Amino acid sequence: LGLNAKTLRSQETLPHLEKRGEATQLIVDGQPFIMLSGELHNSSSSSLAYMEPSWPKLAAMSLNTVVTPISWELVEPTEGHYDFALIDGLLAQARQHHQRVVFLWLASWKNGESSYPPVWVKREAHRFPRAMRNGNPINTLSTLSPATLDADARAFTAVMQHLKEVDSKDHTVIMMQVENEVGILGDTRDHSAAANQAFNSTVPAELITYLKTHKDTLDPELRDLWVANGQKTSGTWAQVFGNTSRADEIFMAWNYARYVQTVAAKGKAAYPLPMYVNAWLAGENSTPGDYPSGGPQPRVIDIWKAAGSAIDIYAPDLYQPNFTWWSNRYHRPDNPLFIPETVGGAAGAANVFYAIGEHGALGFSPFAIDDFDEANKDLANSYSVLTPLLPIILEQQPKANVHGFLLDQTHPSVEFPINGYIAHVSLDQIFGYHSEKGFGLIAATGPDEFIGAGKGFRVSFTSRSSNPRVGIASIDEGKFESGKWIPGRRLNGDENDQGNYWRFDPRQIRTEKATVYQF
Ligand code: N0T
Repeated sequence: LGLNAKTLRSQETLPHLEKRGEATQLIVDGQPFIMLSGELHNSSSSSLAYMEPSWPKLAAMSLNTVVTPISWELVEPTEGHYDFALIDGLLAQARQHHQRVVFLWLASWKNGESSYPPVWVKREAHRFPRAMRNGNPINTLSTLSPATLDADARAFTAVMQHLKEVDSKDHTVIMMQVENEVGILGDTRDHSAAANQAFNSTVPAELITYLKTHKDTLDPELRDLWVANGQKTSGTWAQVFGNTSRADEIFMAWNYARYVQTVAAKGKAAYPLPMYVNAWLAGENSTPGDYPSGGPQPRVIDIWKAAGSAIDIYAPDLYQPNFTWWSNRYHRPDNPLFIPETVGGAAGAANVFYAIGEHGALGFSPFAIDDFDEANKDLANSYSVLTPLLPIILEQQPKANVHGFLLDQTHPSVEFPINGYIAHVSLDQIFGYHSEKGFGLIAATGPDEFIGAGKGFRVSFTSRSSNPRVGIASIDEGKFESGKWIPGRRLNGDENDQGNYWRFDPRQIRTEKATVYQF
């Protein structure tokens, strides 16, 4: 209705998320896509001249996507007057270097504070009110101002409208982050008069309805809290969620979510790219306010979802040490994993195999990628190994035929079903080469055939029934060139422990193909 065939066609080919079998994939130009990415420092992309020498270096690190800020202050330096020259310049540079782009809309909030609104917003505190702490305004805009929401949403919509005009054919921009690490810092919630009044009012019916209808799939921490407080269906925030800072956090989550969902929805109405919100994660034993209170921690993702559906992904900025635990918390049937910020270096070089292999991560993006430091040679090496494997991974993900793992002394082994077999993966322990750490991924590529990549582990297979036994037919080291497998050495003898294990040398990341037989 009102959509002609041509508009429909171009909308179908816009970057979007699609459920394909067991996987949710990001579709770019009609094909599934995985972002091997990195995030620039906050201020790098404010200058095209500064960026110029970085692009070839980013491409040389085997990135296919760059995650980079754009800001409200530079897009709308005076009210109602938009400037898209920087955005256009970044798009031109990215295209020249064959990079896709994820734009970060740094606007009302960044890292819990409000340093990115234009100065005409910052100086008019009566019109665009601040959150309050101990009776004083803080450096954070309040979520409860319709005027601020309107102004932010108007600018974001103008950006999306512009992207539609300049990029709906090329699809250089494949996703948008809305705001950055929102939440109140240094306090559990906004204590402005408007916030106090809302906090002491009844919890909105839409939120209660969501809790009731999604009870079985709610994040367990949220469900337990609600149930422990008597599973109330009406009352103030403190009555329904208890008289602790947890209620304050849920209240802030709802208010940030309503605001950010509205900004995203208005932007999508102009140009519907996938959109996500990122979270500064709560460290162990921290309380709301130590980290931005109200941001999409796992325990309040459902609050965000209850407030709207314009946000497609809730994404962890994963600097915390327990990478697998946090990945599991964010990867839900209704939330694909995307890691917009994390550590690079040797840790990132290993984690990317796990995130993509085990969780079908849509993308992986270490922060400060434009340091171009020595440590990120490891990351670049992982990306160069993964790049030719992406088509295979993407093809096998819908069939749940891909697994990834991180092994160390406390988690030295893992096993999983894969295409009719059980794979037993453990740290490699052959003479001389005992590995302390191992990581990799395995994809089933045929009935008795597997491709693996990584280092420092070994694999054996059993049948899913107790008989028959499974033997290794062949192991080949190799690589893919233009989608074609080019075998290198045939690995046998010591290299596959006399036919007992599919081995991945602890010293270097390798790609290998294994075939098995049953007897
Ligand atoms: C990130 C970055 C940038 C284990 C900080 C991370 C980026 C923002 N914030 O380097 O400022 O724009 O999103 C917060 C990490 C919290 C501490 C984790 C301790």
